[in-house]
Amino acid sequence: MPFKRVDQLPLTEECKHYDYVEDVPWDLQKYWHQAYSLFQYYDDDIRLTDDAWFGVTPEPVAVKIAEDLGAISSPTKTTIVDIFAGAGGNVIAFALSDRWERIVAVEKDPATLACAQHNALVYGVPEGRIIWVLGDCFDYLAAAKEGSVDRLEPALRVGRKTTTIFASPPWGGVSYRDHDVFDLSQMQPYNLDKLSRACAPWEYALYLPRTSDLRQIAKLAPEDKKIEVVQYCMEGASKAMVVYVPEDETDRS
Ligand code: MGP
Repeated sequence: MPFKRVDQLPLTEECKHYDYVEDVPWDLQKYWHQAYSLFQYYDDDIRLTDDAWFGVTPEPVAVKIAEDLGAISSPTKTTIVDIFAGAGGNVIAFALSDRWERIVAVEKDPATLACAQHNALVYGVPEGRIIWVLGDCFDYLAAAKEGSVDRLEPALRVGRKTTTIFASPPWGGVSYRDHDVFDLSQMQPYNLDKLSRACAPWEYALYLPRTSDLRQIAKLAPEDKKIEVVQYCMEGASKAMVVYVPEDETDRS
């Protein structure tokens, strides 16, 4: 199976902590200067792979999303699955929110996953609180959806009535900023269609570029239901939007 539950993975040399700007690759320096906005406990040995810096959700935004998702999500949802866990920004906030009985975090890069596990410990999330899955989230969701749940160990079974999916996917770099309205059908490597097909019919939330095309997003609403779109700002400027999509109860798949 192309995904598996893992315990604490060892940190590797890709799991870096930069103390001095001279050591930071030039294209990451802007993010390094904002390190305390990303993780207030950055100095307590927060680790990131070089690729992870671009996509980290700043901590105040992650905390607010955890609060909002906890409130918007119906009370029957007791499991959350973060399918692009990255270095852990969002999943740590979900774990600290105390809203969820079970938290599953999926990440396909082992070094990035090791960073997330380490960062969760830095933030005081007890070992074992988050169920970590190393592998491709699309394979995992497909297996969870197939109904052949007996192929999955019980901890990884995520029923539709009880589960919310959160996805903060890669956006294909920062070129989204070149467009007034970002065409989500062109998002790389996974476009909106691929993401929404993978996540529905579960209730799900997507973290997307702040300029994403709302006409495309509106089409995600299940029949007779509304979606919510929230812009998350810091210092008066939007960082990103989150789209909250309810469960599609008409889908019988
Ligand atoms: P940004 O556009 O790189 O920075 O990212 P900034 O400072 O807002 O832009 P500028 O116009 O002021 O220069 C804004 C936010 O988008 C970051 O804090 C991340 O949370 C998020 N983000 C950026 N990228 C490229 C990604 C991505 O690929 N995936 C995800 N999930 N989030 C991203």
